[in-house]
Amino acid sequence: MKNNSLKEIAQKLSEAKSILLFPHINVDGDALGSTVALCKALRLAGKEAWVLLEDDIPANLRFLDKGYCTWNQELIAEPDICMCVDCGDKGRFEKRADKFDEGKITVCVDHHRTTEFFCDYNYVDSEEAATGQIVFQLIKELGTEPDKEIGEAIYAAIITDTGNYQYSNTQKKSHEITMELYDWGIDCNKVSVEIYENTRMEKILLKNLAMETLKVLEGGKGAILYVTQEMLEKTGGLMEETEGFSQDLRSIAGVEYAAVVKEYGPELARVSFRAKTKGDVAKIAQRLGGGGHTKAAGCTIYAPIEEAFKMVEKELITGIKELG
Ligand SMILES: [Mn+2]
Repeated sequence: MKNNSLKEIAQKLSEAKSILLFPHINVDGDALGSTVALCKALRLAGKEAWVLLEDDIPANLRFLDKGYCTWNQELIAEPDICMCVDCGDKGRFEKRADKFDEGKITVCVDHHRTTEFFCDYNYVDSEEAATGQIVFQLIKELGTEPDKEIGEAIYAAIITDTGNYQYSNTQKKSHEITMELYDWGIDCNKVSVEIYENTRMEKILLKNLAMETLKVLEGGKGAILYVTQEMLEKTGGLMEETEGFSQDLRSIAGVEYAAVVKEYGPELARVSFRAKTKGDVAKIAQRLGGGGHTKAAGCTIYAPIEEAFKMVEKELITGIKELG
């Protein structure tokens, strides 16, 4: 299957009057930064545009939403375009999937390797470090004038998905786009302080508790931990604040594979996977019904947390053994 061009997608957006943007559940810096940037660009072009969410925005990303996000599915009836951004299957926006289908035209813009075309127009490039990079190019196709707020949203998308240009997905292009964003007037330090130096004490307490469950696998090549609802109650921490725990595990010397198993309900667990150098977590996540990138992936397991933990542990051990 061949991508549509960004020019074609920009053309469709230009023809539309109303556009609803769909980032994935557990919205992250890339998904929210990308959709907010695009939303503002579309509004500047005179469109009725909104970012439709189904869950809360993490506290450190709320600065991005200056009136772009809505949780009200009735806001636009039968939008001209429904567009999913930074996600590529309806399972990533389950509670909004029916609304998505209301779109007269559907569009998918994403950078996940496991994404298969399912919309009328698709642009999926897994080489791109962040969907924000694709959105930046799309916004330029739309003819949007340089704008500080849009620039900062794109910058937030890029730094969060590249781990501040440290992850293996980082490209020359990530830096080149950032260079251009400087000309858009972005305040890098302001964005960094909002995202990284804004941690709630409750999150630190939750991390402390979660780290106590750390289990080391295969002589230190794997690291896995879990987070329960009880831990959230005890500390006042939120599940969305476990974002980053998997990177913490991966940062341990010698660890190749890391996983965080999160209890969302009695029979519902979500897992974040990370790989360091040789590993491929998209493959491991796929075996458990999920997907994602080579170095960062996820899945949902419909089982009690103890059972989910065991399933993930088993797959990690298999993955480590495959590394040789
Ligand atoms: Mn992304």
